[in-house]
Amino acid sequence: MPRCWTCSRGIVFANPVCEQKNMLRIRVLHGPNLNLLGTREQSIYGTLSLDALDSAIMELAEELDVTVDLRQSNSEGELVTWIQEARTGYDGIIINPAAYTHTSVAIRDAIAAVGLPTVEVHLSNIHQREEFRQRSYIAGVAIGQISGLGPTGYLLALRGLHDHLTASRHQKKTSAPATSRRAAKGTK
Ligand code: CA2
Repeated sequence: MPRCWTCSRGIVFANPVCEQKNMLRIRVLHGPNLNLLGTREQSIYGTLSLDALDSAIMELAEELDVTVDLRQSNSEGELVTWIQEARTGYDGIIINPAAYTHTSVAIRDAIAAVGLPTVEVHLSNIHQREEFRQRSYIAGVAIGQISGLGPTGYLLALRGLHDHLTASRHQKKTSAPATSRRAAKGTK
């Protein structure tokens, strides 16, 4: 089975087989300072590096037959651009907006504008932390939020989003009028 993932912090892998197979495509975005994972504040964010976290996500993506595109940025504008760009070519988004969770109307608006199913992930339990971290501008436009489960949260988000997208694909197919189903199959 070919690997079908890309990583903006490394080489980009494009595999035409993935497009032929019509695999689900999910963009995974890490917000500011998450590039420091595993180097400090280990009691809050754990010991795993961002590269190790990305590898675990890619491993599960392969198992689920999903294409993932993983990116990290310290810039709000860059995250907004990547969310906007996901409108073409992606089926869903997983995002840990990090500190922008609590401040960014721009990221919230971008997610609402593209209309892609989005899961919000936090390593720490933001609801048990300082008051300013307990408010998320993103939660209201996400299909769900996973908070406090460490790196496992990303893996659960990937499984959850995969199931959500698979179910909506199936629903679209079965709710299409019989004539268009026949047309799609090429039968009369
Ligand atoms: O718990 C999370 O995943 C957060 O999104 C992490 C953000 C924080 O601002 C949110 O309130 C909750 C901070 C990410 C910074 O990550 C670091 C990792 C290692 C060392 C320093 C920062």
